[in-house]
Amino acid sequence: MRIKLAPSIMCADYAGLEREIRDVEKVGADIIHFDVMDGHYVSNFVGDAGLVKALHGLTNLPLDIHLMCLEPERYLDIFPLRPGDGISFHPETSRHPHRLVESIRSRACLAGAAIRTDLPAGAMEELAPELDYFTVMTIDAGMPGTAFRFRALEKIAKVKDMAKAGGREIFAQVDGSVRPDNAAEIVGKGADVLILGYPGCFDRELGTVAAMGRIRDVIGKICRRE
Ligand code: S6P
Ligand code: MG
Repeated sequence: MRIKLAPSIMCADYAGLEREIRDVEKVGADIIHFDVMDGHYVSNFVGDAGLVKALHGLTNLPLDIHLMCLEPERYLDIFPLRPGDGISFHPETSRHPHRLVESIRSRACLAGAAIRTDLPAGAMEELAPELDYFTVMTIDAGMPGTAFRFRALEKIAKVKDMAKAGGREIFAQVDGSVRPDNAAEIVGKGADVLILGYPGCFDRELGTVAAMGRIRDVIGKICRRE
């Protein structure tokens, strides 16, 4: 699988949302990462159904909806999902993670799980063989723009192996402070999708096209992108 790029829309300039979408499409975005923060599971508060609808109207790229919310089950009926979108949740927030995975699939969406920086890979052991993908967080959940935690990258291979032991190949996303100077190492650790926030894409000084272009160029030099 080639490396995919997923700009994280919460870091975009909402006042120029259409321009931001056109720019990331131009540079080669594969997925739009959409964070949902409920102000409880994480302290921050972002993401609503109206914005999902607007994004579906602006682009054909799939959305990856990252639920950082208690009771993630509730959100499947709140958001207007499109077949091919991904939904990921943090397993410790759900009463019935396996059932939630099935509900996501019944909507023709990809089912993912995300793992915080403070939880070990083992927390994914039972769920991994049921998933389409997982997201390793490399910053503290809910806190874009904070320090990158390299140790978290060790979880990529571990969770992929857990899925494989259960007979399934799943892809790995890395979420949090992906930058030109760490992107090669992240890919070397087995990431398939890079989620790009402020430094990796929506850098206000450099501009979106130039910032995301830097990551695309790093990836293009080392491997599987083109
Ligand atoms: C953080 C959230 C992330 C961020 C993304 C960008 O809780 O899940 O998706 O939006 O990582 O952040 P950064 O650190 O790269 O600017
Ligand atoms: Mg996220």
